[in-house]
Amino acid sequence: MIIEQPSWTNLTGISDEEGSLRILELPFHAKRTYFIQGVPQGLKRGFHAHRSLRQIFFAPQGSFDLELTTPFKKETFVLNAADRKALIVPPGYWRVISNFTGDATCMVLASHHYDEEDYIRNFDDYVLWFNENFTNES
Ligand code: T46
Repeated sequence: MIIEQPSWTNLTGISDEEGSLRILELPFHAKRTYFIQGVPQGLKRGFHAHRSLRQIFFAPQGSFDLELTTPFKKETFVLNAADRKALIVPPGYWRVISNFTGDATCMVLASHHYDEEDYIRNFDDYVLWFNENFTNES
């Protein structure tokens, strides 16, 4: 099986003298949402992969970086409120979240309820799991 690629989707919306309305149409059914705020400067979070969880990340405020890694590729995505974009993250990526601005909110919509069994929190275990489940990326 070839791992699905992450992809951007746009936040649409309307801004007028009454304020700003932002809209995100979801490409999958979300069962859970959570957000991260108040991350001390320089601190990194994540350091895990999900076996089957599909997520959408966006920054309603501020900015943060989301680094997605496989054994074959590393890519850093900047999520910035001003860009009005959200990142769809398929299962199977090791992730590190960093460079939080002081005002940043990391908003996540997730396809499943919380399940610690879905996490791989050791990188060596992740590489073994990846190689058992995915073929080399082109
Ligand atoms: C992810 C990044 C962006 C729960 O009990 N329920 C939940 O829904 C979540 C998300 C977490 N927790 C517990 C599990 C840990 O004891 O909260 C604690 C902190 O979670 P974690 O260390 O996984 O935090 P992050 O910031 O490294 O990761 C979280 C999400 O877990 C993960 O899915 O992609 O945010």
